[in-house]
Order: sequence, then structure tokens, then C-alpha cells
Amino acid sequence: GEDKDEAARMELIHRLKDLYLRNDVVAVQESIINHVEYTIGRSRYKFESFEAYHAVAHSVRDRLIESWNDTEQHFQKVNPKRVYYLSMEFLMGRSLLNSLYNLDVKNLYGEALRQLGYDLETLKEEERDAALGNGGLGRLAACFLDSMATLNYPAWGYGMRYQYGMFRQTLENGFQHEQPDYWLNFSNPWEIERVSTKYDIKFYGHVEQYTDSQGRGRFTWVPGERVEAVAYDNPIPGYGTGNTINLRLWAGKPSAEFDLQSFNTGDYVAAILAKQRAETISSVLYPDDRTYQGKELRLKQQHFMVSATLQDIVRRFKEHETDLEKLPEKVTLQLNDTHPTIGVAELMRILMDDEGLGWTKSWAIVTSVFAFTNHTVLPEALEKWPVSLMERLLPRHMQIIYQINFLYLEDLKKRVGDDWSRISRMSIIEEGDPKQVRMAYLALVASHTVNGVAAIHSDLIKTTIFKDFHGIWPEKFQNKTNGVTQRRWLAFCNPGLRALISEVVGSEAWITDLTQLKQLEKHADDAGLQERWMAVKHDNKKRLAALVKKLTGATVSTDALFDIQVKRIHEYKRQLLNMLSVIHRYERIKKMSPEERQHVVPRVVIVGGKAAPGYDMAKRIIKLVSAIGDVVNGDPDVGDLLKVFFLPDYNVSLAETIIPASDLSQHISTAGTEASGTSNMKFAMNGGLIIGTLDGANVEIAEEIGHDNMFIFGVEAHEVPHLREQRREYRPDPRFNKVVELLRQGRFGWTDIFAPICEAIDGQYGGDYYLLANDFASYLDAQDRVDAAFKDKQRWARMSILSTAGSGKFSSDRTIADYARDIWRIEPVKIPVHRPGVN
Ligand code: B1H
Repeated sequence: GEDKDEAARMELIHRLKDLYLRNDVVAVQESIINHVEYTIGRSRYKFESFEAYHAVAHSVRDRLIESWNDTEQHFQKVNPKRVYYLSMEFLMGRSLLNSLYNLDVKNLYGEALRQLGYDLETLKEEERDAALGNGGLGRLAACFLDSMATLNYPAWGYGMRYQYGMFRQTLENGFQHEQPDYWLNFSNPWEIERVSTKYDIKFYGHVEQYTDSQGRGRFTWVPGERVEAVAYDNPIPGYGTGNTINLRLWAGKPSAEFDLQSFNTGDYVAAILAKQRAETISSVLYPDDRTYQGKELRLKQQHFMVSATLQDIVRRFKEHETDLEKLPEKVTLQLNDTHPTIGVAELMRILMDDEGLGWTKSWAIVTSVFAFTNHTVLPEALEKWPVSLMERLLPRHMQIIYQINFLYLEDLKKRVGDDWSRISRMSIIEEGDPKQVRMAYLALVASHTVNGVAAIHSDLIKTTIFKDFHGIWPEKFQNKTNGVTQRRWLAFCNPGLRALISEVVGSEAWITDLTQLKQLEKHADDAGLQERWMAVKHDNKKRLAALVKKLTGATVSTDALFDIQVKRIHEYKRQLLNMLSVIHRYERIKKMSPEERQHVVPRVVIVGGKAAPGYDMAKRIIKLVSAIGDVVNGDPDVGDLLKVFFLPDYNVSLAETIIPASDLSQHISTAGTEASGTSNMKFAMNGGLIIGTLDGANVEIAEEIGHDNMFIFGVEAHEVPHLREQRREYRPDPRFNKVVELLRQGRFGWTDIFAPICEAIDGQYGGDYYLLANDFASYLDAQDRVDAAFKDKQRWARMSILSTAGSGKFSSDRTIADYARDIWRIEPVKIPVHRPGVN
């Protein structure tokens, strides 16, 4: 009878709905109107842009759910080896346009809305950015998801559903202020809450030992606090494929398993309130990009994320298999920096304490599933957690880490003998006050592979921070040069250039095979193309000029050279070097005769980026940009020849307008400090020229597009250690001393604010760690080459076309295919059924 009932049930459902949502204008309009009325609860006859956006988003969400379900159903059937990308950050930005394009319904929705009296371009601005990341590391994770979906890999992202993302930056009197980013205020249509996918996460307490039924000694962790992790799924559609993968984010909820003890003590209300604290665990993203703070809540977040994730992965594995030793055949885990590294100990705990495996088997499994990506060589960013904190918060994990370290050091002794200084240098535990756990070393010991994010960076980690490890396990080390998705960062954000490129290369194939851009090369000297190419750029500059007007109130000339530096504010990125050269340029213009001024290339200098709230020097640098702008922009001697702006609240959505509009962008970190950089790739793709040092991915960009088509300057990474030692003796270029002196003497006011800046770059007294003085002259020289090139419109256009032509390597599709082949060893699984209209 049961089979018959089931057949009848299926038959009924099939009669109710046997088709995908239809791809015609009327169906889309019906869907939107229904969501206005039944989801948003407004009258279908009267709704504003904001409600229209939400209704459209819900309508698109319906389609995402269809393809998400199809994809998961197929993955369940095939049961392939899957990759899980573990990251504390996913900097997704907006979803509406990306989803419409990837589902191939952008024009359909545009037309449906037009007939209803709404403009998609206007509606899309209603969406809040999902800013669940600090910068490049988080945005890389987002680009990777897009590529994994597009290339049909069986992949999931796992992370945190922060209630407050990256803070909103405002400028008051030129100083940064941080405002909370409560992005979930009006509900988030891009997520699906999975109320029944939840796990118990433990903290604090103690470890007990017992003997199990087979007489083996076992450990169990008796927690002092439990929190529930609830899953929120964010569908990630691929482009030109039916596959839609998943980004699963965890939110903290009070544990359902009520701790009766506290409820019986009489204070019922206090007990409820105490439970509510569970939600704080996923409440806020730490905005301290590259400075490790050692905050207890941060370690709690890390454990919370990986514990829920690993429980979820083991559960899914066990739906198909019983033998956990086969886990590495079905699962590969990528650690996005050390932030999820406590997962190494958590998986050991799950395998031994929950699943009853012994140490040796568990360790064999753990060391076959983890791989680790390093994103920085800056020592202040290397995560270390006090042993005392870890013992208190995660007592069982601390035991396991001690045991991992003991066995690892035993093995090390066999290899290096009694080289005690090397052994103590390489220990996972750093002896000292306080005693600390070195998370990068734990990740290295437990991972089968470690990779850097650009060729120069992957070489550097072998000779600097991980030198000792490279000496012993050279085969663990790989390079995977970063990439960005050309869908969001070229095709969708720059429709003008998309059309022109496609016309010239004869197809849109480059949208899924970026190497096709190479074909532009042979047209770089075509005067007709050059003119149309620069016309597209000019259009994009107009859009940016409108944004500058909106954000700062200023009008800028779109004939000026747009010179842009947008990225987190950090001393190593040298926004200061940029500002010193701006001061130099300003002084030079001031001294010119009216005749001479005729020959100056007008520039609009734009700087944007957030400073970590506790990073004093970075905040002073923001003030400096504003202060220079205040003087320069109001100076009638200078007029349109130089304008300087700090654009507040740089984020993914702003970047989508800024990047297509740049003539020149700056990537000028001290050689050897920027692991890769990814905006450099985006600017180059969009035909923006680069002024930069031979650092990070700049090195490979120069190889691809040609050194002659970039403005390269400065000392090289191999010279830096020596120059750094010699900086007390270094005699800077007189122009350097001059501009610092002007700053010190109050040429731009605020002497008390800028004094510490001047001190920090004074090598005589041991400052200038990032070698601004050493690079200043060659930077000014490179800037002069920029001006000369810009004056020759054809030459500039040629360089711009060649920048795009040479950026084929920097697609995250290439990066992901390389990870899949060399590290994850996984194959694509394309779903066989597609909705009509999708290939
Ligand atoms: C990068 C970080 C980072 N490197 C700690 N390191 C963080 C470190 O919140 N934290 O604790 C957050 C971020 N981010 C960047 O990664 C590199 O500086 C870039 O050069 C690189 O392009 C990017 C992606 O690989």
C-alpha cells in the first residue's frame, strides 16, 4: 500500500506543478506581482522601488531554488568527491544582477519590469551589499564560488552569517567614523534558512576519560556552554550552466537542548536572557584586516564555524558510506588562510571521540583532506592563540594539539637530529610569555598541500616564514596565482566594453574562456577600435564623475586622467607614497608659469578604502588625503589640473563603478609585501593602466601584458631586506625631504595629526620600514612616464587595449581549474537536465 500511496502523492504533485518557472515576460510579471502582494504584503497596484526590488529578488530566488535543488539532487545521485571551501569571509556584494545574468534572464526581467513601469538599473541600487569580508581575501572566496559553479565543480562554500558585515565608513571633517552595517534589516531574499539543519557547538568545560565497551581508553568533552549553529543556504548560480552550488553560512542560536539546571534555580527570565547571548557569536565580522587581535570571541567564531561545517560534512558523507577511512575519497577541504585551522583539531576530535577511531587512522584521514592557502608574509598577521585561552575555551582541542605537536616533533628529531633551535623554531607551540599556538604551523603540519597566491609570494614563503618547513617537505608547496571572475568584474560591470570586445573577437566565448582576450592584441593599433575603446572608457568615466558628485559634491572633468588607488588603508600598501607625490605635483604646478601650465596633464586623484578601527596610522592617512584635497581642490592656481578626493565607504558595489572608469590605478606596495592583489587584475581587464611595483601578481601581469605597457618602478623584493637594514644611512632624494618638510610645517594644516606620519617615514630615526624614501625618485619618474603616455592618445589607447588583451591568465576560472587538478583532485559534474533556454 505504501508504494501506491507514494505514487499517488507524486502524481498529485506532478499535476500541481510539472514545469520549471516559465521564461516569458508574462510569467515573470505574474511572479513579481504575486511576490509584491503575497511575500512583501503590499498592494499590487501601488508599490515603490524598494518593494519592487524585493519582489524581483524573491522572483529570482524561486528560480535559484529550482536549479539549486536540481544540482543537489544530481550530486546526491552521483556522489562525487566534493570540495569544501572553508572561509571566515565571503565578500559577495550584491546578487540581483549577477543572478539575472547567470540565469540568463536579465533581458527578460528588464523588459518585464519596463512594462510594469520600473527600471532594473534603478531597482538594483536598492540592494544592500553582503559585505561579509574585509577585502581581497574575502572577495577571492566570492570569485572562487562563481568559478566553481560555472565550471560545474561539486563544491560548497562554508562560512559565517554575520549580522553586521564590514562597517560603513563615513568621513566627518576628513576623519573616518565607523557605522554599523546591519545589512539584514529588511530581510535577505538571497538566503534560505534551514531551520532543521542545525548542530550543537560546544565551548569551555572539561575533558573526561573513560573506557569504552571494547576496553579502549576514550576521551569525552563535557562542555560548559553549548550554542546551536543554524544553516543559511545561499544559492550560487554558475554562468551558462544549470549548476547552482551552495554557500552555507552558520548563525548562532540559543541551544534548543535546555539546560534544565539553570531553569530550576528560579530565575527563569535571567536564564532565557543568558541563552540569548548565543546569537552574539555570529553577530559581527572582525574588521581588523591583517592585524591579529587575539580576541576570545574571534576564536569562538572560528571554532563555531568549523565545528558546524565538519559535523555537516561528516553527516553528508555518512549518508553514502559507513567507513570513515574513505573520507578522503569523497571530501577535500581548503582552508582560506589560518582562520579555520582549529578545524584540524576538531576533525580529530570528531573522528576519535564521536566516531571511535584511533589516533593513527584519524591522523591519516585528517592529513589527507586538508590543504591550506597562505595570504600574507606580514608577521603581524600570523595568527597565534594563547595556550591559556585555548585550554579554557577548547580544552579537548588543546590536548589534541599538544599530541599532534609531540608526535610531529618526534618525527622532526629523526630528520634534523638534535638541532634544538630549529626544533623549537618549528614547534606548533611557541614557548614564551604567553605561551601560544602557532596556527600556521598547525595548518602546515596537518595539510597535504600549502599554497601561496602569486608566484613571487609562493617563492617568498619558501625562503621566509615557512623556510624550515620547506626544507623538510618541499613537495607540500605549490603556487596558485589568484584570479577574479570576469563575469562580475568585466562582462556585468562594464557592458560597453563587453559589447566592444565581443564584436572584435567575434563571440562571447571569453566570458567563460578569458584566454580568448588575447585576440584583441592584433587590433591594438587599429585607430578605429582605439577611438571606440576610449569612447567606452569615457562613458564609464562619466558614470564615475556622477558618483564623485553624489559622494563629495564636486564636479570633475572627464577629460582629466583618472588616477585611482582603492584598497584597505595600510602602511605597506603605501597610500602615503601616493600622497607625497601628489604634494610634489601640487608644488610643481604652483611654481609654473601660465604657459607651462598649458602642458600639464590634468589629473583626478581618487583614494578610497577602510582603515581598521584600531589602526591609528591608517586613520591619519585618511585624514591626510582629505586635508590635501581641501587645499588643492580649492586652489584657483591649480583649477582642473589637479583634484584630490577621498571616496568614502569603498565596497564591492562602488568598485563595480570605479574600476571600469580608471585610466590609471596604483598598486605600489613595498616589493615583497602584497601577497597578490586582485584589484590589479580587475583594473587591467577593464583597460586600466597600472603604476606599480614588482610585487604580488603585478609581476605576472607585467609578464602577460608586457613591461612596456605598465609603469613599473621601485626596488625589487630581493633588495628589500638589505635596504631595510641600511635605512638609517640612506640619503633620500631632496624632493622627498622637501615634501615631508612641507607636511611637517603645516602646508596642509593639522600638524599634530600629521607629525606621527612624518616620524614614521623618517629613516634617520629608524622609521620608513616600508621604504618610501628609497622608491620616491623612481616613483616620480614613473609618474612622469604616465603623463607623457597620456598625452599621446593613440599610444595610451594601444596600451589600454593591450592591458585587456593580456589579462586572460587572471580569470578565477583558471585558478580554480588549477586547484581542482593539482590540489583537490576533483572532476566537474554537470547536471543533465536544464531549464529551457539555458544551454
Ligand atoms: C590578505 C589577509 C587577511 N592577506 C587577516 N591576508 C584577516 C588576514 O581578519 N583577518 O584576521 C583578514 C585578511 N588578506 C590578502 O589576500 C592579501 O593581502 C592580498 O594581497 C591578496 O590578494 C588577498 C587574496 O589572496
